[in-house]
Amino acid sequence: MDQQYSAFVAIVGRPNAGKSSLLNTMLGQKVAIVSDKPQTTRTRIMGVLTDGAYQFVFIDTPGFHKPRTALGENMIKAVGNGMDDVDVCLLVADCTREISPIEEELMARFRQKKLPAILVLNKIDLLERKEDMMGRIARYCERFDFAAVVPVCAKNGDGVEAVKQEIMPFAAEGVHMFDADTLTDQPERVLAAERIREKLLRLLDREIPHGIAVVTERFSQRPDSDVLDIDATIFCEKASHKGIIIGKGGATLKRAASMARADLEAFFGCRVNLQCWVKVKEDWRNREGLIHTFGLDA
Ligand SMILES: Nc1nc2c(ncn2[C@@H]2O[C@H](COP(=O)(O)OP(=O)(O)OP(=O)(O)O)[C@@H](O)[C@H]2O)c(=O)[nH]1
Ligand SMILES: [Mg+2]
Repeated sequence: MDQQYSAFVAIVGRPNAGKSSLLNTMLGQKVAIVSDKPQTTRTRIMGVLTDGAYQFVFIDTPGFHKPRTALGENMIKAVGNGMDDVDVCLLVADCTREISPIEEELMARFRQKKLPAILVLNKIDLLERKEDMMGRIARYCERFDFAAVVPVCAKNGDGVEAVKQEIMPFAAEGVHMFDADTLTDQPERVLAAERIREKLLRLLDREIPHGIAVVTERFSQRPDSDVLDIDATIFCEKASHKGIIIGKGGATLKRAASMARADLEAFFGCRVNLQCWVKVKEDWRNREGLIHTFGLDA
């Protein structure tokens, strides 16, 4: 057998920097949901890309922040765990924004863990003046000795191939850990629940989407037909939130479910019958038992 190489790569950065977008673009498939709300990703998400002799195992992580809930603490733990035993980290930063204490803290961790890192400056499509980015790159490089700096647009794929090229030197010789067709460690039930949560993140505002957890209760293919039955429960923190999620005459929930159904049908390649219920679990983000039940503990 020809020599094989594997690289384990953690994707870290501040909330909303575009980490999950980068992962999806690398893989050519959506395994991590994306939204314009910070703290979209709540757990570690593995995505595997096998390209000839090379296998890249990416670990997407929640955006690094100061936690205010038990869920937040689990998310921060997930970032730390995600950086354990990797060959290299990608620090994904928004190229239109200055270095913040969040990036400083992550660079301190690279130093502490003696981890090499590549700076991925994302959202170059939003950059008005290239000069601004050049100054920023210099300031980053004064603080940490990055192995490479790659400007990208995770949204349209510009520069993403170059990120792969920069990771390659960190790959170790050894047999691939996963089959070439492995995409992610996320079970289908979780992928389905997350896509539903994504639509709610897009449709709802303020605190409400942050207090939502979605659990797939049923995921079953009908025998002798191409219909997939998915039942999901949407948990929220307050009765008042439940009313807003459902909306006038059920309009908001209907809209979210219909957006999710279209997405699920495209992803699973079959017809989907989706049923969603909304339930209240007071203050669940501070209840470890519920965090565990929802699969959100680190
Ligand atoms: N204009 C532009 N927007 C982008 C780009 N990459 C990501 N975005 C947007 O940035 C927002 C955040 O993207 P995510 O991929 O969810 O960011 P994240 O870093 O995973 O966020 P968390 O999971 O909350 O930590 C979304 O609205 C994306 O569509 C880009 O290259 N250009
Ligand atoms: Mg994310």
